[in-house]
Amino acid sequence: MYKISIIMGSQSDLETVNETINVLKEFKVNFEAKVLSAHRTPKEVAKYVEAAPEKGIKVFIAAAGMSAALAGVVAAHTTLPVIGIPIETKNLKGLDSLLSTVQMPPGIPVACMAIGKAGAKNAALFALEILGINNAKIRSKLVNYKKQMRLKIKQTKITI
Ligand code: RP5
Repeated sequence: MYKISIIMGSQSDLETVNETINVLKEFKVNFEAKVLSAHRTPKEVAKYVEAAPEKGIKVFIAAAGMSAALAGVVAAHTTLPVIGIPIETKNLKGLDSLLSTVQMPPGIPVACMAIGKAGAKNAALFALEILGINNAKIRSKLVNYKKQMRLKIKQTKITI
């Protein structure tokens, strides 16, 4: 059974979304990744999101760029948590994607991450934190992940 669904608006988003995928692989949590677009395949998005709970999906991660409606449209079709990744763009550096993802009207929440690869990595960790509420194994892996980060920073030596 898949636990997490990753939807991206275009194959061109995959380079960023790979940051999400790598974290989920590291944590060995089942996920499904799909290309579906709020603007180019709106009916397919609705159909996919509505059918997802039957596959065991507990959290959605939606990545899109430009006028990034995807995370919001996914949230419109589910009561499961939706995490948005605003993809960095050429003309507006992802500010377009950020505002489109974060500025949801009241009633339809999206947990919007940072623009680009940092946001993509955090989307995976945030999804794991949600699943970790009911899963001690994921929780303890998250504790270890933070411990490793702490050690890495503490061991950093700089030469001046
Ligand atoms: C969005 O439009 C996608 O999420 C992508 O970030 C952006 C550009 O798409 P492509 O023209 O690269 O397919 O829907």
